[in-house]
Amino acid sequence: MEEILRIAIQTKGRLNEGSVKLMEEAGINLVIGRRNLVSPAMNFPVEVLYLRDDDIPQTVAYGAADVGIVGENEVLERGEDVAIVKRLGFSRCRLSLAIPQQMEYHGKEWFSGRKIATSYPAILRKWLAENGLTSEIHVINGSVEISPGIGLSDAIFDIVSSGSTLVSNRLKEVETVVTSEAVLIANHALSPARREILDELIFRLESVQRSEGKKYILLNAPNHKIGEISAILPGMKSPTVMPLAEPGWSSVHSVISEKDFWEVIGKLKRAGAEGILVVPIEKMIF
Ligand code: PRT
Ligand code: ZN
Repeated sequence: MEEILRIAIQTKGRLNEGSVKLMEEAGINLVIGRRNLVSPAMNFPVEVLYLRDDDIPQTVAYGAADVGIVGENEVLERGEDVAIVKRLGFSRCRLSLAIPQQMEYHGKEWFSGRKIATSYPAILRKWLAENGLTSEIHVINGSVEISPGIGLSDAIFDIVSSGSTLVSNRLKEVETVVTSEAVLIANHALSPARREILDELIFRLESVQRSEGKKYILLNAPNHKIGEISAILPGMKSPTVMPLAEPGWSSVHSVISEKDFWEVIGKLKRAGAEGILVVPIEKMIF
């Protein structure tokens, strides 16, 4: 029987869209429409298992799924024995301590003897222990941010992204404990055949990630300017240079980063480049 890699992703919520997009970018076409619990892929030996994010680390640790896409915060909190095989760069956030805005804050001692509401007791307990603090942890699931306002706690320990939830609840972030992003986790005991499918998946994801923020650039230049122009282009290797039909002229191709795009274009124009064409890159395979 052919081996299939089972991937657990979030059914709905903040991680779902990024997870589905990642599968698509890796060329994995899921049979969607109906959100079945398990959905096979049409063209790659994987199947997707839809779960609540809270259940993903354990499902992977126990082997009911081979790999999973979940927030690093959830992996840390659950403490399940799984391997983080790839950081995925989306759903970035941090887990922070926040206190009422009007309170003065001079350091971590503030939390000593205070009551902190959170959905992440394990991570908080560890941080308190590392800092030699004794606080009371009040575990609540959902709407943690309202608890100081209704007198349920003195502070909160929760996920922060833009910070606007804190502001609208008159809270201020005073300590960042961990940062998080979506990660690909795997069971420790994958069969060699499944490990091979996972390696192919990682290879594909890396090809997509590598191309992010990169553009392909083509330009025309007089032959005597090619040395100068090549020095401006920080491509992967030296640029490709091809003769044009017009004598004395060549076409130069390379890859540039979006971030230094305008600076590079300015330099190229000054160096005599003409007919500059910039096109998006979908994937980069090495
Ligand atoms: O139903 P299920 O259990 O699967 O989902 P869930 O409701 O438990 O999780 P979900 O979908 O809300 O979040 C999934 C994961 O997304 C989290 O575990 C994080 O890894 C990541 N993530 C990224 C976030 C945020 N950003 C985020 N901003 N998770 C939650 N928030 C919430 C936060 O709890 C707070 O209420 O958004 C609010 C803060 O946002 P800002 O922008 O106002 O600071
Ligand atoms: Zn959840």
